[in-house]
Amino acid sequence: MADEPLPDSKLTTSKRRWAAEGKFLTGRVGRPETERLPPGQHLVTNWPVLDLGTQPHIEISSWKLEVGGRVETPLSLDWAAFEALEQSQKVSDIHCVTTWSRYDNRWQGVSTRDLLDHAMPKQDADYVMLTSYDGYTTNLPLADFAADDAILATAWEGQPLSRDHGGPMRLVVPHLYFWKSAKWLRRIDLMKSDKAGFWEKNGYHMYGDPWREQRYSDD
Ligand SMILES: Nc1nc2c(c(=O)[nH]1)N[C@H]1C(S)=C(S)[C@@H](COP(=O)(O)O)O[C@H]1N2
Ligand SMILES: [Mo]
Repeated sequence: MADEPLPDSKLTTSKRRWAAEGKFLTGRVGRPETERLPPGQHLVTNWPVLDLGTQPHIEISSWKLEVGGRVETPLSLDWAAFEALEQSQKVSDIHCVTTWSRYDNRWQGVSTRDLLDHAMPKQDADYVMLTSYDGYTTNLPLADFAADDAILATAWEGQPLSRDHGGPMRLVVPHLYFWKSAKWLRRIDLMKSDKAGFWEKNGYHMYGDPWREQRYSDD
C-alpha cells in the first residue's frame, strides 16, 4: 500500500510537536518539579529521623506481625513467614508534616495488597489502625492502606531498613504525610469506623493529604 501523503496544516504540525514533547500529559512523568513538591514543603537529600524518642530493639527471633479485626483470616506471622510472602519493590517520595520531602526512595518488602490478599478484609472493613513496638498508633482508610505504592518495607536503597527508620519493618504510604507510615510495625487492625491514633488525638489531621495540606485537625 502506497503511503498516503498526510495533510500538513499548521494544526497537524503543532500536534506532532506536542506529541513529541508529551504536552498535555498528566501524571508524574514529565511533571514540572514545582508540582511534584506539595505546597509548603521543601526538598531534602538527607533522611531525617522523627519518632516519639524510643527506638525499640526487636530481635528477629521474637518479631511478629499480627493482622486482626475485621478480616476473614487473622494472621500472626513470624519473620520467616513474613519474608516468605511475595516481595515487591516500590519507588516513592516522602512528605513529612514538618515540611521536608525526600524524592525517589527505593523500598523493598511486602505490598500491603499482597498482605491483605492473605488476611481477606471483611465486607464492612473501611479503616485501619496500626500499632507499633514503641506504642505508637496511627489510623487511615483501608483504601489508602491498600494503595498501589504502599509497602511493608524491610529494605531501603538495597540495604536492610535501619532501626532508627523503623527496622526491621515499617509501613510506607507515600501519598499521605509520613506520620501515617508507622515504623516498627507490630499490629494491623481493620475496623468498621475511623478511630484516632497517637498524633491524630494530638491535633494532627485524621487523613493527612500533603496536596491539600491537611496537617492539623482544624485545617
Ligand atoms: N512507630 C512509630 N512510627 C512512626 C513514628 C513514631 O514515633 N513511632 N513517627 C512518625 C512520624 S511523625 C514521622 S515524620 C515518620 C518519620 O520516619 P523517619 O524517622 O524514618 O523519617 O515516622 C512516623 N512513624
Ligand atoms: Mo512527622
